[in-house]
Amino acid sequence: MKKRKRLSMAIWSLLIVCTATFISIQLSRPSMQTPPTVNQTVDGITAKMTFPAYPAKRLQPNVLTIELVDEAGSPASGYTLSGSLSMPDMACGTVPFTLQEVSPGHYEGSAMPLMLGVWEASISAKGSAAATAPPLSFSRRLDVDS
Ligand SMILES: [Cu+2]
Repeated sequence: MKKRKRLSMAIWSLLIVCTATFISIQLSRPSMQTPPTVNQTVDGITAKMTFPAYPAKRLQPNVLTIELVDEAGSPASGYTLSGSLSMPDMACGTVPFTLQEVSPGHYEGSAMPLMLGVWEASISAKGSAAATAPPLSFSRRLDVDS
């Protein structure tokens, strides 16, 4: 009787230890913070920013596509886009990259993060019509996992 009780106690404590270990492993894993596609609207222009292969990889070119649409939902073409990657709260520098318009309102480039973690992509979009207007500033976070 006593022996059986001790055995079940041992099984229970083993179960608890296993569960606690499992939970701590889950918590210590770098969690996915940002989805592959992020939409952002600045001054009526919406940027749909997508990393087709996601999470991003460090020290490799990662394709970033940006679809720009205006308030009417039409492609916003003729913008000159430039981008840069940086790590929030870290001093590992910025990595500039270029984007080209591959079809009306559809821009594409590739960015190379230097290390694992959460990066921020900043995109500057300068319209062709308003030469004196300041460029639109978009940004999104991205996860780099390997
Ligand atoms: Cu860093």
